[in-house]
Amino acid sequence: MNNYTAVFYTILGVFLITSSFWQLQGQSSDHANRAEIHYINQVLPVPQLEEAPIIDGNLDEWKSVAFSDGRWDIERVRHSEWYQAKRNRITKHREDDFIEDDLSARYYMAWDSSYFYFGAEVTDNFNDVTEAKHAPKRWYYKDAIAWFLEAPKDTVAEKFVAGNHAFCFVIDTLRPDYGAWWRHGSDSVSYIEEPLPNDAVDYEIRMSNEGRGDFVLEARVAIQATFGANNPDWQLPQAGDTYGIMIVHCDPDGGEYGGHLLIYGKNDNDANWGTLQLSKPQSEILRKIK
Ligand SMILES: [Ca+2]
Ligand SMILES: [Ca+2]
Ligand SMILES: [Ca+2]
Ligand SMILES: [Ca+2]
Repeated sequence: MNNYTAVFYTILGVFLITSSFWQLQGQSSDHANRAEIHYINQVLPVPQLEEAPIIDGNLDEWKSVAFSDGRWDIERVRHSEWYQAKRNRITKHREDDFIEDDLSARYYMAWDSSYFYFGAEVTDNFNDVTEAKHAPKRWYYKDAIAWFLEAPKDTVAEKFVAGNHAFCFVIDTLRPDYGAWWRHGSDSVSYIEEPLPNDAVDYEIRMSNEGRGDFVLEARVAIQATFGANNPDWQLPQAGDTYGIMIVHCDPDGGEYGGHLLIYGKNDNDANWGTLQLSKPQSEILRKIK
């Protein structure tokens, strides 16, 4: 090896070591602040209900036998596999705004032969359901919770074609026409945007603290009129069926496209949604009586 060759290999070596160092630095800065939990691969068991709930804004009669995996907030979402900082955020109004005061919720899901049931018990500092560029389909610019479902789940990556449904509830106690919204698709048209038909939905919102945005949402959606519409693959639900699932919880509170927690999924592409499985009725958590 002559001197020029030795110098060449020395420079090449330094370059390779330096570039792999920066690559590692880049990777670690992406992931430095969070440990990933591979939750999206879990299958969420959603129980059948033996007694139909009364849709009145109180979840007490069914929440203990529904699916819930506890309280979600942005810190918990940050440690999930699907977290993206640009899409998951909440609005900071003042220096003394605390994350724990802003947005957190328990979500509930269950089913029976006629309905899918949705519930949420939410802590929120403000209720914000107005916006300058209002259009009926813009639930995602208002306080709202949307359950995205693919029924049944398949292995094809799709965005709101037949089988994909978003049931979106704007947290507006005036119950405008767009308050219960349905984004879905058919074999020929994707992203059909329309209010949920009145005979396909019942929902109640109960604001639970004067002057704040805290609320309880209780809803049921008729499955034949929604999942069963425009979908040749649809069959009445039975234990063991798997559906795609994502929850989109919007909390703009004055910020442009403001707050947004995505839970069990990343975006409109159903290949990036989690999986739930319809299960048989579930018993309550056994608690020791003191
Ligand atoms: Ca109830
Ligand atoms: Ca908030
Ligand atoms: Ca809010
Ligand atoms: Ca699909």
